[in-house]
Amino acid sequence: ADLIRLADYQAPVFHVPRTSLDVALYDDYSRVTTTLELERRADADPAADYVFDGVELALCRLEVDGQPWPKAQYDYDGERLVIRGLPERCTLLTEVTIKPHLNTALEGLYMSRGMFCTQCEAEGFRRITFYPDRPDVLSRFVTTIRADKARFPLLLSNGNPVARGEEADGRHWVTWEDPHPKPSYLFALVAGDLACLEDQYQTGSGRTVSLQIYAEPRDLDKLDHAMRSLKAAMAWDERVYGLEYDLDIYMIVAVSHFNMGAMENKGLNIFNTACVLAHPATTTDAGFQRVESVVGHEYFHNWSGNRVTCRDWFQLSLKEGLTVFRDQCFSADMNSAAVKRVEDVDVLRAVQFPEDQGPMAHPVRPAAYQKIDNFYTVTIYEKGAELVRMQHELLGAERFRAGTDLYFRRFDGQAVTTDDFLDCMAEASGLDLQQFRRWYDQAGTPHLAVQGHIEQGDYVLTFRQWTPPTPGQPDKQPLMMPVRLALFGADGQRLPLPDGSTETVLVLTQEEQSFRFPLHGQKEAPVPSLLRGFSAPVELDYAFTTEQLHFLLAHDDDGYSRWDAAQRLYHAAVTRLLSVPGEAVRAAAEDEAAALAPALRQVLARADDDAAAAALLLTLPSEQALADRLPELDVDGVHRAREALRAAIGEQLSSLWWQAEQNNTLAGPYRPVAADIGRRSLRHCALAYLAAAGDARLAGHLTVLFQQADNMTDQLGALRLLVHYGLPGADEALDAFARQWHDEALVMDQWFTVQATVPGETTLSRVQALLAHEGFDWRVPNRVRAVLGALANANPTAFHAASGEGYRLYADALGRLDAVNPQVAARMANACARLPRLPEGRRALLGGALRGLLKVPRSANLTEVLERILA
Ligand code: HT7
Ligand code: ZN
Repeated sequence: ADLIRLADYQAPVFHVPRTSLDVALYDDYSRVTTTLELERRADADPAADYVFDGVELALCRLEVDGQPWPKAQYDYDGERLVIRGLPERCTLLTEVTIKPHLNTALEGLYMSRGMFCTQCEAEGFRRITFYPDRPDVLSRFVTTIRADKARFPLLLSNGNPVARGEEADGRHWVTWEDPHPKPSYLFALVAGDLACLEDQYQTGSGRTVSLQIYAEPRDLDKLDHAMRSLKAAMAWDERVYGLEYDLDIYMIVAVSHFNMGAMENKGLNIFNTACVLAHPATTTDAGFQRVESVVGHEYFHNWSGNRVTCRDWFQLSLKEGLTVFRDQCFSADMNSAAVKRVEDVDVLRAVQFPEDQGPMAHPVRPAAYQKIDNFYTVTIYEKGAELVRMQHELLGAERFRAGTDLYFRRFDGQAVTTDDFLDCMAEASGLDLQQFRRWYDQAGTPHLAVQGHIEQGDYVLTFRQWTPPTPGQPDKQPLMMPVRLALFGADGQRLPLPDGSTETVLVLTQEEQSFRFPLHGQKEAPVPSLLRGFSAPVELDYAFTTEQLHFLLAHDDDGYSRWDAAQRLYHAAVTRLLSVPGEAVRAAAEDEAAALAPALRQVLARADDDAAAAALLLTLPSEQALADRLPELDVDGVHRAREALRAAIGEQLSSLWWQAEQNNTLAGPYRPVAADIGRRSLRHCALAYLAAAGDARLAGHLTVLFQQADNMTDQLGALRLLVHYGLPGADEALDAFARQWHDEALVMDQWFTVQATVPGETTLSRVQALLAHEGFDWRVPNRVRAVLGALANANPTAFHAASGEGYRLYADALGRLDAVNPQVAARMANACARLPRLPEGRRALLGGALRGLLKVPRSANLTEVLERILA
């Protein structure tokens, strides 16, 4: 596929003030008749042809101002329709047929369990009709949907229903009108027989909005949490950003077949069932939190994305980075801010940092792409959110809000750029953010090396920053970064700083910079608490001593800093164990555990204050995260060392783990509230240590927990430990689980994942069996991710098996999936991006498997990802 470059951006040749769609849905095809009012832009080249995107459309009719347009005056090559000689203003009518029932790529109009639905971002609309399918063409849409009334009683689109009627043959139609001009990627249509949970929301200005959440009738009892979350998000956006909802209806529809989490179509969000359905019996705590955050995210897009949208797809992070930042703050306010921050940083460091350090590295505002679908990445989303967070840190809450007020006011109804956003921040604050722009264009994780020493009675901190080269960007410039800092004295208290405070934000702009802090006669160097709240997305290199890390873990009042100190202690312990030969690992792990034990006991002793924070502090980094910090991925060594350390910690603190498990056993009905979620997570953390220790009482205990659980968090937690540690009762529990939940797709996804993540190479034959299971379906992305995504992302010892069997299995699966759903296949191929960090033998095996895949033609999506990994 051709490379599309930001530098080549050109404004559209024509406006489309009005778009009328007439979509007639039938069993084996749909007929789409589109009427576009076209107006050549005043500044456009008068000789330029009108070009419309349109992929795999069967063109039946093309008329201009009511007359057939001569065939010699247009060309269609299967992707683009070029019309020559159009008048400056005209009405274009096209009629096409499409095949939604054959659409397994889940882009454009497709079918999911008997209902019709759409996914248009980024370039799905061109699979429905001919259109200038680009985000900077905004139009008012009127949509009429026609379908069989008995099978599709519900016909939905964006905006408000304005007319309806009946036709011959038991068919009916509904017309929807959306008063807000929007780009085509925000168009949506749904036709089905769905149940609805309805509620209302009164906006700050007194308007009543009807809230409607649709799902299959069997799922009607799983919509309350989404509705609560939606109302909370609406109130939050009014309170925190002064932004109100702008239509009379807000609809969410749950669909089973969906490539991502959800989609913010104007007034008609379409959600993956996994991000909207929630019920204590079938949904884990993490699932409940995901629903809250995704419902918030899509709602917040109504302003950051829909009212103010992107000029082109290079600006994707304009809406995604800002909206992730907004949803992170919303979840932080709804739950525990400190815990939420650690969870977000954990994802960033575990997933985005590796992306930014590998062959898929790209800037938050990329300069070029082949398939935009491949750029819905953690860099665009999560690193993009960190850039917005840094602006918040640099400006402070008040000036940041002045900046967003200006942005939404100035650009309402427009398609703009990340530079426009930054200009508003600079203008509203008076800050010079020129250098900050580099963050958007420069890929890679910056390193920040810090050294401290005492000089003439002052404590001097020296910061040196650099960013390693990334593909296509060998040379990097210094960045503007906020470093939040406190200094701790030996008594565990924060020292006063020159500005009179005890916590400050240093703004770095140069490659090397020093800052002096008077110690007022104190002789000892303080312990620095650096990058508090993870104030910049960088790799911090500071040679903390073990004592300093224990000190910070005990005294630091910043949640992130304490967690980071614990992570550093665990990393160091596992790294030391890696060099211990086989038989001696157990004894060495006991020594490591003994050294960690006092700190862990202290965390457990204080766990009642914040159980969720305690669970995070007590959880070792994942195998992947540990391996990522080594010069080369040593998956087997890391697994052995980590398990040995977990076993030793489990044994040495055994009685405390049992105590934590008892203290955090909740009475009363399940509630998805932060305090209870925290206690359940601490309880399961304790159980996991006991499992690692091989505690003899555990299997029976877990079996009882599994059988008596009244919620999915407990039931699944017990099942996972039984199965992963091969405990007595594991097979029976798996069977019982499948019997109980065979009819609940989202729960069965978990059943597949539990089995695909059993550590060790033997799991590969199990995965083969899961792929052949009657419940496995290549057309359902959730199920594919549950097995293959879990294998590649959460089971390093199986995926990276020395035999190369994991790679072969995965490559075969990617090839098969690509024929069904290229977007999902390409996303899943990203799991192979650690290839350059593998030891030689494995690198050759994975490289061979991926090159083999490219021996036959593959989709442009998959090809782009594989070629970049193999480059
Ligand atoms: N803005 C939405 C993006 C999205 C998407 C992109 C490509 C292919 C399928 C997709 N489904 C949803 C999601 C969001 O960030 O809110
Ligand atoms: Zn989004």
